[in-house]
Order: sequence, then structure tokens, then C-alpha cells
Amino acid sequence: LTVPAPTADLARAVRGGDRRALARALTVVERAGPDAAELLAALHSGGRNAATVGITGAPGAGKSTLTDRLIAEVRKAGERVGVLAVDPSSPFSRGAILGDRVRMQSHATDDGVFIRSLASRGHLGGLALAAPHFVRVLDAAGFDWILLETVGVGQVEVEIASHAETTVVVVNPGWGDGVQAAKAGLLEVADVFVVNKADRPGADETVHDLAAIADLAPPRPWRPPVLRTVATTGEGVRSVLDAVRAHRAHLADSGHGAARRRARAEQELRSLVLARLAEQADQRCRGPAFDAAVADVVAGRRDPWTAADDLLA
Ligand SMILES: Nc1nc2c(ncn2[C@@H]2O[C@H](COP(=O)(O)OP(=O)(O)O)[C@@H](O)[C@H]2O)c(=O)[nH]1
Ligand SMILES: [Mg+2]
Repeated sequence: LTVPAPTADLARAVRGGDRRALARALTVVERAGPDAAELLAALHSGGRNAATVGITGAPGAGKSTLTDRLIAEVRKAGERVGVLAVDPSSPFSRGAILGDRVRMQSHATDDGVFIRSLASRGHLGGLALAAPHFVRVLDAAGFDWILLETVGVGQVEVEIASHAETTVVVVNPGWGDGVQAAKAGLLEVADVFVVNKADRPGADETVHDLAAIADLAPPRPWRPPVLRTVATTGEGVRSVLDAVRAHRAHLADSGHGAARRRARAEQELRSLVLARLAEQADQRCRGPAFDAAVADVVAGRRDPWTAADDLLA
């Protein structure tokens, strides 16, 4: 792909850590289209392999509060963090993520923190497809951590969170019967369980139940730890970050990380090839040659199979 000069400039500025360029780049990617493809191609190599963490869980579970605390922990460690608050569900819940943005204002003047809210415009699933692209842009900008917070536990939200290397599922006391988790497809995607609001009654039982459920699942090389947090005070939040680091180390040591990256690249490449072929097919199925072939088939001069071969030749 040839990258026009303005796009190359934008890519360079993103790599250089220019925050306004980063904001602009994310807007370009959000709009999709040819500009986005060029920009993403220009940013493809030279990412710094940030730790990506998806945070999912029912609305009100404390994801934003936890994210805010995780940002603080990451900053304490002297590392930089980019946050995407993703709301794929409906344009009407926009208020919720704006609220999140306000909540995370405590980091607004910190150069090591970048926060962006994304809401879907129209078709469901669009954000799920685009989420890896946003991650790529933030990775190119050199963040050590990328946090993806979704508003809820819909199918698309879970999918977005599971695009990350490590998926953190946030639940609350009383959430332990496993039925809800199984329903939401959370047991398969959880790399770390967090029982937040552990200051409320029933936290021990929920931790116990989740651990039992995790043990019931078919044996996996990584057993998701079940942690307790009180996000409002920050209690237990560091252990969440430690668990994410441990999971990341596991992915690296076991080769599972490389396998996942390969599978993701395969999937991405396949869908790009399919999209391009569909475009080409569309072009072949219009214009004089196509009209002539249709006329031939109608008149019985050619069979459709031969005509199709001819159009593709
Ligand atoms: N008691 C208690 N309340 C919490 C805790 N964490 C979050 N909350 C409150 O739960 C509500 C929802 O939190 P929020 O972070 O917006 O949840 P989200 O919808 O999952 O992002 C807010 O009023 C928080 O202050 C906690 O650990 N304990
Ligand atoms: Mg939230």
C-alpha cells in the first residue's frame, strides 16, 4: 500500500508520542475507509507490544472504578497507559461512557495516560471489528499498557474484551452461581476473575464459587485466578495487575501468546482477502462484458459456468 505524505506524517507523529496526532489517528480509524487502511498499514510495524487488557462485566460491577485504579497502579510503576472505553451496544448509552470519561479525569493532566471513549455508530459488531485497529494505533504510540473497558457483557462486548491478550471479568458478591457467567460466555474468556465490591457481604462465597466453577471447566494450561477487590478504596487492585503480569508471562513462556497472535493474524488476513475478492467480484459483475455475458446466457449461446469462467479470466 502506498502511503500518501500526510498519512505518513500522521503515522510518524503518532510514533513520536504526539497526543493530538494520536487523537486524530483514532478518529481516522473510527471513520474507517481508505485513509484508515493506509494509516494502519503505516503503523503496522514497530509497535512495542503493549500489554493489552480487556475489562468486561455487567454494568455497575465497578469496571470504570477499577480501571481508574489500575491506571494509578500502572503510573506508580512508571509505565504509560492508553485506555479505550468501548460501548458497542447503542448510541443511547453514550452518556454512560461520557460519565466514565469524567470519572477518569483525575488523570486528565497526566501525560502518561491517554483515554478515549468509543461508541458504535449504527451497526453492531463494527466496533468489535475495529477494536484491534485501535489497539494497534495505541501500541504504535508506545504505551506499555492498553486497557479496553466495555460497558457490559453483551456478546460483542465480550468479544471486544477477548481481543486483548488478557481478559479480566469483573463480578460482584452474589454473582457466584455460575449460571450468569456461563450465560454470558464469560467462563471461556476469563483469564482473571475479579470479585469487586468485596466490602459487601457474600464476597467469600462468590470467590469460592467462582474458583469451583473454574475448576469444573476442562483443564486449561492457565487456571484463572479469582481475586477480591474494593475498587473504591483501591484494595486488591495491585494483585489484579500482578495477575495480568503473570498471565502475560504464561503466554510468553508457554508459546500460547505466539499461537494466539498467529491465529489472529490468520483471521485478519483472511477477512481482508475475502473483502478484496468481494470488491473484485463486484466489479466483474457490472459493465458491458457482464451485460453481454448475461445476454448470451439468456439466449442460450453460453452456459453460466463458462460465462463465469470467462468473466474471471
Ligand atoms: N461498595 C463498593 N462500591 C463500588 C466498588 N467499586 C465500584 N463501586 C461503585 O459502584 C458503582 C458503579 O461503578 P462503575 O465503576 O461505574 O461500574 P461499571 O459500570 O462497571 O463501570 C459506582 O457507584 C461505584 O462507586 C466497590 O469496590 N465497593
Ligand atoms: Mg463503566
